[in-house]
Amino acid sequence: MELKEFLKEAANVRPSERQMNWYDTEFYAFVHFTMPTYLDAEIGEGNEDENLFNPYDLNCDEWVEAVKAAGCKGIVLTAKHHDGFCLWPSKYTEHCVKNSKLWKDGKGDVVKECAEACKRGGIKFGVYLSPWDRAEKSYGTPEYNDFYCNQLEELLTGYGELFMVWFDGACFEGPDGRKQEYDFKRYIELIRKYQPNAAIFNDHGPDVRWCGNEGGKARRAEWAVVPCELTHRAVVQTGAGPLADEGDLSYMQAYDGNIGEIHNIMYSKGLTWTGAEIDMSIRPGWFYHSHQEPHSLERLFNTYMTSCGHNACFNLNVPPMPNGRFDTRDITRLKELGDLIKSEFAEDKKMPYTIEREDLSSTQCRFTLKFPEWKHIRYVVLREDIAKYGQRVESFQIAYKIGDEQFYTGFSIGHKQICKLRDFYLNQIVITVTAARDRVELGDIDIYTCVVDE
Ligand code: FUL
Repeated sequence: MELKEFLKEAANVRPSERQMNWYDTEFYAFVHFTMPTYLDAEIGEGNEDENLFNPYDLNCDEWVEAVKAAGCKGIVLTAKHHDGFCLWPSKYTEHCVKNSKLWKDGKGDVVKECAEACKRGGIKFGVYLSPWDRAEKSYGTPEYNDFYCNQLEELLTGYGELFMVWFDGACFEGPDGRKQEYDFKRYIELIRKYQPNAAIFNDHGPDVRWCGNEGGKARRAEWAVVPCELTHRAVVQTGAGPLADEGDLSYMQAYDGNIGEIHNIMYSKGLTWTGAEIDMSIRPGWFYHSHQEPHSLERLFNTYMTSCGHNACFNLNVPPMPNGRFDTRDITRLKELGDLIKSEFAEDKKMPYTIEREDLSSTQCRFTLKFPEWKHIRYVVLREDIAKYGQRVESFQIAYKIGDEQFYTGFSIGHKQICKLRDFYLNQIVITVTAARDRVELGDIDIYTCVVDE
């Protein structure tokens, strides 16, 4: 296919309704809580005594309130991590809460308590179910997939609506060095059957893909329209790129480079919509360690900016303590983060403007936004109307006026791009889209000043 035609198709790849729901959730919390919490470790071996698990002071309403204070709109709970211990009373294993007799006499169910607390608190609920299971004897054989599907079905049918099912990509050896072939096709079908609205996360999708690091960093241009070679079972929405027969994208590292940019997608056999999630823990570890401190407010806010503000969603992990409560240091930091986000993007900091659009070509245009008065401007928030038109903008610049040197250069917009200016004193700005794959179709633009009264 000719490049021009291919780019036109690329420009019209669109997210599903399920993916749009996920974008609306935008910022949510991971909760890593299970055996490693009691071992002061990052991973369990699968042979732990179930009685070790005793969250005697569990308070999921506190989790919900704490993450809501940060602005999170959902929780994804580690229903089962690599140690195989299940936080719900699974029929299919003994390595689960039903044998944690010190906690509620073996009648406890963390998944239920968390799901119900989310519902009460008005946020969404999702589950992480590790395919790698160090406790299950069938791991490494085809029967393991039956076992995994049985557990998945318990979660899909027993806990109300799930907004997300999170598959960890980790796949290590089981007993006798056996390696498991995960039957993702079957897992995905099962999820679609029982929870058609749940977004499925895996390293390569189908609905949501990993950004490729756990440090909270999106790419310079974090495209949601990416080569099918780098995604898994996502719907291919275009024909092959102009160089599809010349190269092989499999040589490329899925996590490196700017996987959605033209010089990569030209080699693709077809493109999919698979947006990125940025996952990071509030502390250095995924699990709780009393000696660790939460990251600084600056670090977390910056990660919010480079995820939610960079065409991705943010999954921020908060690890409960062995008693089942959040550490007050984390609760405080979450509240500080939420307060900062609220205050930086407060309604009364929004700058009114008039806007004029001028098309420079079929794929380039200029917007002039005029303010009623001079103000210090901190953020320009851009959006594309992705549900209707897909992701199109490849580069843009923001300057004071036409012909001025730009003070901001961006390489994609997508769902939301937060451009941080350095509090420049301005009475207008000019946004020039210098390259796009089709006619530019922006959504709402928001401009924020840095202080309400100057
Ligand atoms: C990784 C796991 O190995 C970590 O323990 C954690 O769950 C993280 C979110 O994903 O693959």
